[in-house]
Amino acid sequence: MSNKVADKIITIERHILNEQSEFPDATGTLSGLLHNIGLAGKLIASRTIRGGLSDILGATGETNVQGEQVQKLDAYAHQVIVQLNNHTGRLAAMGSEEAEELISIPDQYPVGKYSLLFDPLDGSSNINFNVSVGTIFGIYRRITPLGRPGTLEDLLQKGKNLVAAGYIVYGSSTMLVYSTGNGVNGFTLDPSIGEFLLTHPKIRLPEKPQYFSANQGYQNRWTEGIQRFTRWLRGGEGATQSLSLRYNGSMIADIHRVLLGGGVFYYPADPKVPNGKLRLLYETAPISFVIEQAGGYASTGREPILDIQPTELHQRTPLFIGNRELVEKAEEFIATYDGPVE
Ligand code: AHM
Ligand code: MG
Repeated sequence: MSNKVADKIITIERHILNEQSEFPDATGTLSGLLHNIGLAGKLIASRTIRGGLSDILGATGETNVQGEQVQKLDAYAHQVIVQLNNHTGRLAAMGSEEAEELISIPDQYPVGKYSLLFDPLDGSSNINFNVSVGTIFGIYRRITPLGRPGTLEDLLQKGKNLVAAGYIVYGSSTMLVYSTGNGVNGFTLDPSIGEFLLTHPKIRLPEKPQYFSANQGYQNRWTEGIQRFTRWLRGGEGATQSLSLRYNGSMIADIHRVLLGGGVFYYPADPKVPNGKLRLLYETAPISFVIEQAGGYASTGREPILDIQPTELHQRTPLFIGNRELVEKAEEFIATYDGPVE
């Protein structure tokens, strides 16, 4: 009887340790780092569920009724992640969408062998509308020698070097989805016990896609290839099927749907956003790693996201992501109608 409960309840900690046990040389550093990201997720979730309450909302720098500085949720999420991780001796450096420069480990703390890149609260403008938001993270092994402060080189790495990546979606429930390169697993936060429990083991994108997800409000700015691809998804251009449209305007919510339901999400470049909107290191690379680990594919429309060598921390990329055949179809339309890159 008691065994049955133990078999059913797999906490994220147990899962991380199980994965670690497959690597006899593992020191537990990555496990500790992942565990801390789960903890950050719980802290952030405890604030996002109170999103509409006045002491949380408001621009950074405003003063609340107690005369305290009001902090925006994205600034709070950023601080939680930095402060939980800067003293552990696991990291060489960090990079955050909320920080312009590399985040160093303070002098009084030891430096470690990993680098952590994160978007603390993606889609935070959606909070005002009570729509899901998310935290995205990617972990790399440092490139520069151990024992010294990490440098930009440790952060500017190709997505295919990721050691682990994942996201936390703060929706009708809070879920953490991650991969260490050995498939994708999803955990749901049980608020009554404060634990992430394994609810979605070994996630694979369904073979039959259901959804497409893009901001069609920008369609007139898109290239011919992308416009034709969009018509194809809607059953035109000789397509034999049409997909349902879903667009939250919150990348993690939209991609989480694609992961579980099958389909394609895209945020292309256009004259207003010549490199797209989404950031390579904090958004598109980590999420591409997860989707590819679940059997999908991610591309700029011309090359795999995971092959891009970043040159700047806040570099942007166009993104087409989801079921492989849909993303390859986008590449085909772009190659046929949009000509070579200028
Ligand atoms: P943010 O990092 O400033 O929150 O912006 C990223 C968000 C994504 O979550 C989402 O996919 C996109 O912006 C939506 O942009 P748009 O409103 O142009 O469709
Ligand atoms: Mg973002």
